[in-house]
Amino acid sequence: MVTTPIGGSGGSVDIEGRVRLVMESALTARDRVGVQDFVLLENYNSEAAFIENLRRRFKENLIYTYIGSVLVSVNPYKELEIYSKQQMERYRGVSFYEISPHIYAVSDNTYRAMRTERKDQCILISGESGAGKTEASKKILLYYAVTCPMNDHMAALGDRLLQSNPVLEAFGNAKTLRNDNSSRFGKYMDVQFDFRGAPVGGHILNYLLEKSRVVHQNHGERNFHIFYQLLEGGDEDLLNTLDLERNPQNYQYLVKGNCPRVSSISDKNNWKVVMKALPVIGFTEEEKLLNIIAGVLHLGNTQFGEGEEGETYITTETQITKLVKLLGVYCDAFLKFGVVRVFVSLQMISPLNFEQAISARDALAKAVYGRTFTWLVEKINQSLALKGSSVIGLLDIYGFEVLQHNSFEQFCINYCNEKLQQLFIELTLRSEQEEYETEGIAWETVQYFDNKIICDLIEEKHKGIISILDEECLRPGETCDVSFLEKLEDTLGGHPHFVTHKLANGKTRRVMSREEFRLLHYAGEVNYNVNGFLDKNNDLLNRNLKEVSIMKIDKVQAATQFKNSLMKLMEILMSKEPSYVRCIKPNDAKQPGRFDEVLVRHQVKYLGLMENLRVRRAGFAYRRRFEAFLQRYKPLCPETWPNWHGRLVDGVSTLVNHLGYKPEEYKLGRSKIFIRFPKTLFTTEDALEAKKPEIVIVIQSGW
Ligand code: AD9
Ligand code: MG
Repeated sequence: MVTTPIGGSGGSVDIEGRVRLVMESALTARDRVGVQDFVLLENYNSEAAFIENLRRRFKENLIYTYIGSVLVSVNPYKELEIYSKQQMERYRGVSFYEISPHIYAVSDNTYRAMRTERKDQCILISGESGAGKTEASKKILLYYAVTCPMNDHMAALGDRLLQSNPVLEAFGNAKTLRNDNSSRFGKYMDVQFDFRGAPVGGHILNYLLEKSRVVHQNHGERNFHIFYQLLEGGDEDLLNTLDLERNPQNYQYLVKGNCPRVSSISDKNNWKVVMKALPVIGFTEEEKLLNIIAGVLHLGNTQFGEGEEGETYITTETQITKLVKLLGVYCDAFLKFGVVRVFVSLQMISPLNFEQAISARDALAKAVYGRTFTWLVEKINQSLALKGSSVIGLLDIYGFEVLQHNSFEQFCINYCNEKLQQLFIELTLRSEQEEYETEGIAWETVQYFDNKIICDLIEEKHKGIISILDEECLRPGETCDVSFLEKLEDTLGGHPHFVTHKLANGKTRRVMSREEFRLLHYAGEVNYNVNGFLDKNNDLLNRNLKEVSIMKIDKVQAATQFKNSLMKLMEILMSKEPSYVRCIKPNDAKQPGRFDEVLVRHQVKYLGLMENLRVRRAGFAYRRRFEAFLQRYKPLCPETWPNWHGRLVDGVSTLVNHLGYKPEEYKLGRSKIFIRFPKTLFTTEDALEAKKPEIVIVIQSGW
């Protein structure tokens, strides 16, 4: 292959690559609907112009747009022909500015940055529920699996990485009102690469699975996919062995949402996919796994009766026989301890009342399912466990969520999103500032909303919401959700982001219930109902059920555990070079072609995209390494074409002088040129465009 030193970024590009770029200009009329980088917007301060640009591009199926190096993605809710292998090839080794925006461009740039700068990278994907985060993360993973150099052994590893997805989705995703395939756990995946840039291993960290879904679903929602997949896809023999009937409506844990089937989902096909994937990820205990899933369903059908003296007994003894067989618990112990509570310290036995028995049963189901999920993740990690020399981390975590009834789970999910937003703010501003500093360029500050105040409100030691919740959980004596709320009011009343029904003047706010507190999140207001907060935070099984199921006791409260794991996650992310994908949901109806401006505007606001754009524009709209700038534009100047042999900075200086850049239009840093106005770059790009036929002729004539 002949290489020429023209075009490309950060090095010479082969002729094929160059011609490929030239050919691409045929696509640009469509690709150039609106602007493909918001920094090029004439009216960059106007939110309306921002949204109009998104809308125009969305209507043309151009779902990706940049803000500098941040990728904004709008969920198309339909399959687009832009993810093929050929498309992947187009993006290999090509820089952002040369080709239309794409998730593959982010994947490729991140990969190249890891290779050339030898620094670990991470891609942070954020956006609300249903905005397209999980799909984006899968596309990134696929890109690496297809385009990275690999031998057979590595290809098997790539396969395992990919196949872990359907398994984790089966057990950790569910249909919600917001998303038919909503991630109900957070996921951070490290992909390990060796020195040749081949993927050699991986590791998954999972965060707070929404276990309450195992026993309860809101109307129109479902339990985790795996239950329906098993009932729909499992063959007769398997269902007989597990004592299961095919109809999900026969299982108490599957009927709450009254939504056994989802038109966009084929449980039968997905079951096949999961069963095929399990051996690929090295999972050999399939039987045990299915016994547990069936066991949870039988547990849900375990019913209780109330005796004359208020004592509780199990009315469905056959269920117990099934459970004993499937879960391998001791029958006597279950019968006894399922319905009585032993106060060890008092040496007495007290019967559970009806409600307590139900809640003990549900707690067991949640614990069994939760631990099964953790076990699965551990198994996947074992199958991926090889360390490389560098890493790309992928973060796909549940999106910001506002439901009609928000509880402990939404509180944790939204707290997590606050932390990510904080990271985004810190890192985008910090890296911008650092870049100007290292390059010796003056910096203008941009005002933005810093959500640290909300993170502190939630996580601060002693006076944050989580600390207060823990204190209430540990306090001896009678505590309840309402006493927790009162404590919150006492400690946090008057905080600008915390609201309850109590007004400062002692009166009550009528629109709020006495069981709620409201947080003014960066992404909007959410009312949380405190009912169940203490129990969910305790996440403790009835002591006796623990004995039955021989489970370890976690000492740390759930919210604190979550907080600690988020802190660790932030450390991991801070130690890497971040890239961002900001996902936007175009409508609530999950329909293609619909662009609900109000909904989009809200997301643009809370994702801080306008601030992001302003920060990017406040200094210089574009920056490029001298080498890359020279490579791209040197055909425009006789002194730099075809090759410049002097210092890079002098070459760039000669080039921009020839192009007539005025001093206020640009600055030369230590290794990069900073261009203040997009127009300057536009003009230069147009000049290059006009010159392209000549370049092609030169290439074709064997130049
Ligand atoms: V949640 O926080 O886990 O509830 P996500 O992960 O942001 O949410 P997800 O990626 O699951 O959303 O996308 C929701 C649905 O939108 C998918 O199931 C697809 O049907 C659809 N989607 C998202 N992105 C794309 C895409 N690039 N192309 C086609 C897409 N469809
Ligand atoms: Mg998701």
